[in-house]
Amino acid sequence: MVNVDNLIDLENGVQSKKVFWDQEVYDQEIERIFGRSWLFLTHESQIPEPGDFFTTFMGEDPVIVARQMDGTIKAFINSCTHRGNQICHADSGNTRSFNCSYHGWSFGIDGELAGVPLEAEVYFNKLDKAAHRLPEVTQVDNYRGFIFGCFDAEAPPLQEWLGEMAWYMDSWADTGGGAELIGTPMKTILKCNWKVPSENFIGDGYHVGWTHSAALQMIGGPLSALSGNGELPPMDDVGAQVTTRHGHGFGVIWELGHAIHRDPGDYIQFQQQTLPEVIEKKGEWRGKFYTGHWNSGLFPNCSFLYGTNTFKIWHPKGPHEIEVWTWTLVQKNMSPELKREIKKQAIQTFGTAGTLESDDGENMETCTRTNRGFQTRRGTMNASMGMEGDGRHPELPGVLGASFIGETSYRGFYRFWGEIMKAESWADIHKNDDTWVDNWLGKDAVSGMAARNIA
Ligand code: UNU
Ligand code: FES
Ligand code: FE
Repeated sequence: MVNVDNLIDLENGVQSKKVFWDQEVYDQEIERIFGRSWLFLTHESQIPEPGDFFTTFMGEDPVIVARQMDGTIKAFINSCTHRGNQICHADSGNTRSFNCSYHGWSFGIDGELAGVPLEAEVYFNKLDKAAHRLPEVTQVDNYRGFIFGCFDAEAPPLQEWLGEMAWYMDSWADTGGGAELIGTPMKTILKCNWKVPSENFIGDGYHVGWTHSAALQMIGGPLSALSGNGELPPMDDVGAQVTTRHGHGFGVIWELGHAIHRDPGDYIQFQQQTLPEVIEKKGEWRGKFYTGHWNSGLFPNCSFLYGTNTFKIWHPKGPHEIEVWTWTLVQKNMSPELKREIKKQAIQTFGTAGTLESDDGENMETCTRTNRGFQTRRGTMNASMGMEGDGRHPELPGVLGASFIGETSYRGFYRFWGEIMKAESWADIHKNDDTWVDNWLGKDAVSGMAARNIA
C-alpha cells in the first residue's frame, strides 16, 4: 500500500512526481479509484434503440453498455466466462447477441449465456448456464442522459457522487432540451499518465494563453488577446474556479462560451434565445455560468470544455499511457446546422489532429516521461496558485477560488484523490462528508471571489 501522505501535501498544494510514474501508485488507483468511483460510460443519445450497444472501459476493465429490449440500460464485463476472451470487438452497433470468437459461446443483450456449441454432447447438459452469464456492472445510472457505471455497491448514488458539480452542470444539461454527445468518438493514444490531462482540463486556465498562443492567434476573436499572455483580462471578475466534494471541478471565463468558434454568430444567438429559460429555471447565477466557457473535470478521468464543446474520457492503459476518446457536446434544441458547425469546430480544436489538442499532447507526454529519471521521480510539483483565495461562497456550492486563473480545482482534485486512495471503504469517505471543507481550509475560509463581491 502506498503512503499517500508522502505523495500529497494539502497544506502547501504540492504533489510528488511519483503520482505520474510509479506502478504501485497506479495499481492502487485501479483498485481504489477506478474500482469505487462512478465512471462515465456513454450518453443515452449514443445508444437510442433496443439492441444498441457501445463498448468502453472502466479503468482497465472492458465493458459493454447495452440498451435492453425494455429500454433500460445495462452494462457487462466484456470478457467471456469460458476462457476470458473478449466477447465484443466492435466499438458500437446493434445486435441480439454477442458471440465469442474463441469457442462460440453466445450471450444475449441482457448478458445471459444463451448458447453453448455442442452443449449436450460435450457438457452432457451439466453446465450451469445461469452461473455463467456476463457479470453485470454493480451500479448503472444516468445524470440527464450521461450514463455512468460503478463497481462498488457501497458508493453513494450517482446524483450524490456528482453533488455540487451537478448543480452547476444543470445550467446547460437541464436547459435547451438537455445535452447530448454527437459523433462516434475519435480515439488516440497518448504516452502520458491519466492524471495529467485530467488535472489540466479541470483547472488549468494558466496554460491557455501560453501553450495555445499560436492557435488562439489563428482563431482570432476575444481569446486571441490572451495569446502569449499579452493581455490578461482584469483578474477580478474574469471568471471563477470551483472544486467539489468528490474532486470534480471547473474553471469558467464569464461570457466567452462561444470564444473558440471562428464564426460564433449562430451559437451566440442560440445562447441568447435560451438564456431566459435558464434564468427562469435555475436563477441568475446559473444564467451567468451558462454563457461562460468552462474547462471541467469529473473525477477521476472524464473532462469537458463547455463552450468549446469537446467531451473526453482518458482511459488509463498502465501508468504511462492513455487512450483519449473525444465526442462533441451539444444541446438537443440546437438546429442540425448549428450542431454540425459545432462538431466541425470541436474537431478542428480538440479532435485527434486538433490545433489545441496537439498543443496539449506534447506537454502531457513530457510531464510524464521526465519522471523516468532517478532525481525527477523524487521531485515534487506545485499547484499552489491562489491558495489564499480558496473558500466558501455564500450563494454558490462547493469551494471557490479567487478568479479564473488559479489552481483551486487542481488542489481539490488531489484532495479527493488522496482521500479515496487512503480509504478502506466508502464508509471511511462518508465520515468526512460534512467536514471536508473545515478539515481542508478551516471553518472560516471565504473564497477570494466572494470576499471581493462583498467588499
Ligand atoms: O485548453 C483549454 N483548457 C482551454 C482552451 C480553456 C479555455 C479556452 C480554450
Ligand atoms: Fe469464449 Fe471459449 S473463450 S467460447
Ligand atoms: Fe490546453
